[in-house]
Amino acid sequence: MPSQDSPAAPSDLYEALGVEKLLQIHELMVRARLLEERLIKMSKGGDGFFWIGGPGEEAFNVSLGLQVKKGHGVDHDFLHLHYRSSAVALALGAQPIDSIRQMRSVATDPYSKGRHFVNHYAIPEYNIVPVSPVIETQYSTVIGTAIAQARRKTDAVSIVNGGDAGTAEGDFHSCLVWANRPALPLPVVMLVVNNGWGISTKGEAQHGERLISDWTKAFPDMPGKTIDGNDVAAAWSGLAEAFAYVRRHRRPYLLEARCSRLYGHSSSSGANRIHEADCIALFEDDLVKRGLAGADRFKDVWGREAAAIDAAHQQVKQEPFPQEASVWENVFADGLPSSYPTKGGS
Ligand SMILES: Cc1ncc(C[n+]2csc(CCOP(=O)(O)OP(=O)(O)O)c2C)c(N)n1
Repeated sequence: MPSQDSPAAPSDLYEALGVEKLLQIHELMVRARLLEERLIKMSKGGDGFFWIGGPGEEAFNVSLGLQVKKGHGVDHDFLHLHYRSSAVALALGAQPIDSIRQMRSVATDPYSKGRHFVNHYAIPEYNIVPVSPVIETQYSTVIGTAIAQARRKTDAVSIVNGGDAGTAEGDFHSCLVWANRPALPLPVVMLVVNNGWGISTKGEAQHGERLISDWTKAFPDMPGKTIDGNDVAAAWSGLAEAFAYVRRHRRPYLLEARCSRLYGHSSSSGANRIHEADCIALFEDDLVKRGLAGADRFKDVWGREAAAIDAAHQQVKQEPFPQEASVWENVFADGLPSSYPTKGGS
């Protein structure tokens, strides 16, 4: 019988999840991949300015999104994500059309009204705090929501996710220190997706530590683990263990997931397909081998999801860009000071 902190080992996880859940995971992974591929196409076709996103992280990110205690406020999980977390948002219920809106910088973009990079979400109803393009600041903001949750009787946790290169930043270490303070340990699910790269710098040459999860060795009460994030079973069970531990013990857990980066860093590096393990192909092979799904089902899902993304893109092309004057909205809490220089002003 699995313990409360290890709900199911990878080998029996497919059985524990059941076919319906496995097919839901597959569908969300396909949706996320097709969305990212559309966003890349938009950036290359001049229908957007810059792309950065998460193709290759779908196994891990969908497994994450589906295990969140979803909702608004301190009694629900908070998510401090980064720019590769599109599949987490989709698994929570975000709509692909909204990412397409942010990509095209139209006024209907609900995350930033057309004023931020693509994949920089802000979704209050799911406790997704604004994503920052400045890497690693999310490991500082997570401390705040976790303190609020630590002071309250709740099983809700604060989740933070970022990349491997970013762990060299001080924010990552501040998070470790704050989460492990004996005076008030924090319910933080600390995640790091390790794709082996920081833009074009290879991780191997930069990390003196053997594993990123080894940073927990300084904190005897903090578990740390490294898993294969390209594998649905390993990703799901690794996350399930981390969530169960933090919800129950109200203490932090560090999980490092090794994932592929299937289109390189961003549009700035070309965003061309790279030959690394593809978590969707691996998952489909697994489902076929186990007799849980076949080629017809996959064809149907890929076709349906592609058509939906196509329709969403066509719709967004009809939507308006923001008005020039709105650039000053939501910049200062009390609006623009009268002394501020504006176009045509003093
Ligand atoms: C504080 C800060 N320094 C540098 C950058 C430029 N930058 C953007 S992404 C990136 C690489 C981050 O690599 P990693 O943390 O491994 O995440 P990945 O992009 O690989 O998911 C860097 C250095 C930045 N955005 N913010």
